[in-house]
Amino acid sequence: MVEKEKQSVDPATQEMIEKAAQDGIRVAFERAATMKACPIGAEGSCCSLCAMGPCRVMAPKGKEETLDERRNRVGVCGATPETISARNFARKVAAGTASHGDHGRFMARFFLAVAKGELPGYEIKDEQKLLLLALELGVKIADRDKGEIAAEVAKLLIQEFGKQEGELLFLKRAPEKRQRLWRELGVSPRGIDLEVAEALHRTHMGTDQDYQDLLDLSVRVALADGWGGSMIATEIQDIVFGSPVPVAGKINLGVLKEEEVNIIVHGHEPQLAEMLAVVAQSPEMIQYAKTKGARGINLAGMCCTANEMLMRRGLPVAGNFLQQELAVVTGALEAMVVDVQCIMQGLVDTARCYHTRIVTTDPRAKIQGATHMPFDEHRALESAQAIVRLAVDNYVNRGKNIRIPRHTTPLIAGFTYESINYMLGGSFRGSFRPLNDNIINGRIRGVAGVVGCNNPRTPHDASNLAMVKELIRNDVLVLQTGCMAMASAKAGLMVPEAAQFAGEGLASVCEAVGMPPVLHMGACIDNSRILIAAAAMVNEGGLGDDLSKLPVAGAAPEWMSEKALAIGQYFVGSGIFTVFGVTWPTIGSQEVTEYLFRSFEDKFGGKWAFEPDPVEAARLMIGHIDKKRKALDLDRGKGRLLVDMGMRRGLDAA
Ligand code: NFS
Repeated sequence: MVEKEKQSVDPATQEMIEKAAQDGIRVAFERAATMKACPIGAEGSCCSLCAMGPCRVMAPKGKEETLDERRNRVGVCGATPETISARNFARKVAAGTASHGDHGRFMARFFLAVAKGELPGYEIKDEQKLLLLALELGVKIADRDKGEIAAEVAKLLIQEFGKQEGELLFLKRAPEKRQRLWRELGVSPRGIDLEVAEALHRTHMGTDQDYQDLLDLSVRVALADGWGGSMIATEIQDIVFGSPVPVAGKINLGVLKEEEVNIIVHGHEPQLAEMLAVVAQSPEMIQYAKTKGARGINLAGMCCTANEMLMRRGLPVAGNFLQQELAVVTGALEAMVVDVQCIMQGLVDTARCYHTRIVTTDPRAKIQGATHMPFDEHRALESAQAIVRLAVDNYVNRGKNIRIPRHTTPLIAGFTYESINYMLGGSFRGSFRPLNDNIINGRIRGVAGVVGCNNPRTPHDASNLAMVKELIRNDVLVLQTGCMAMASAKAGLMVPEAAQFAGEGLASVCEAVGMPPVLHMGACIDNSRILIAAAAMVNEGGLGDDLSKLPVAGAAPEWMSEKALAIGQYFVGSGIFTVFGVTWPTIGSQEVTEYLFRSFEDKFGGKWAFEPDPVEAARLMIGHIDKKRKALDLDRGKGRLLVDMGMRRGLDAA
């Protein structure tokens, strides 16, 4: 058994890892410790695309290879290690894009049904955002009613998935120069599904066998995620469920309540969770819970659904990806209600040892041994009521083996492009000017997006915290989404008081505005908000004419999913330097890795890096930010006094 301190830095998680061991339960931490990752697959050197293989094409370790040996190190079909590595990489990016795309497509169809008034219980909450989007897409507003406008917008967005030619509509949100570059390089995505399908075809045995071509193709696929599927999902969710504004919340397993019926919503798409929130608060249901001996009903979130519900409703967050099984281990969870993505099958096995019901609700994602209660959007209220009732009925089955960690941390979430605009520019005339000005005068050195998953191959939350602290200490404003946002929130970095951990310059801005140095921007699909914020920085002026000119960087220090690779690739393809931790999936091929880590910069203005040490990774990001500042001629002049010069010199020398 690995010591719990090496598995997580979060005390609530440590406590539950210990309880799991006492209860004889194996959770992901334990499974990762006992099953080593496959070294061939991990470096991208296994081709399992056809039945002539799987072929292994790893380079010999620790000895020089002769030319002949190198030539013979190919698959049965003759595929080179570069082709195999690039194909594997492109397929992962396509799978990530498909996942966000399917989410976006579901939202677009849902939006159309809401617009037509076909889904009782749902309505358009942010009419202003709808109208702005309609204007942007050229949909006539005049005196039409909002349902009619919404239906037309929804149809346009649905078409984005099946479009066969032209360009995705939201590419226009990128700076002109970036759009032109994408066009010149042939990576402007046409239709979201088309790009995914073409990538699967071209990576099929015997099709595209030029690794550079495959890697460029994976940029086009990824852009169909960031500026397509994810962006569409975010836009629609804001319109239907309301655009987030800064909101207070709390996080960690301590949000579970000993004397209430505890329900966790886990997954990604918010339509069911929204309805569960309504039902869980209804007097009738609370009354029903009381008849079972509970004091009330406590609904909390997990993973990206939690972020959606936190951003819009301030719903408490139970934890991030690696805490899902541990919520069951508390013994106090009546139901874990899941939909799609990032749901561990291990939940079902863990739940067998307690009373928790794992409820799958989406026809696309069933789990053997779970209770399947398909969520019907047309009868949303009834569906949600049935699920909550099941949880309430389960309260009486709770055993005696209950331990809820006492840990919770307060946080502020709800930062979007729009809310940052208002926060900085005032509510009458929103503006990114103050942000740009503070970057220009050096109080803010740059901006970093730190996003993505947890991964039990690296201590839970640890890399995120080390990286984020290093960044803010050096005056880099940090934007976060997904499970990494939660890691920072648990450690108390998402309250204004956390300005004490920031460098003098960043702290002075945080104090003036009353904002935390680390901003929670939502779920993983909301990384599209970071793209929009970056485009707004360019449009505001003074920081260059393209995204690649900005003093910004991205990172996913604890990534694990294919979606994270798609996200990283669309950041890179948008011109942003991006560092990943944990492991790197093309490390087996030097050529492929070189292409992504170096040649990409010449083409796209952005590139990848891999650095498992989070502080080193943060330094790479700061070094990149400083390089961009220098190119913008911001490395001298006003505001410099607020920046740690010793640190800067150290980096310049490195
Ligand atoms: Ni995104 Fe990773 Fe999953 Fe959300 Fe969490 S694991 S790529 S952050 S919940 S999608």
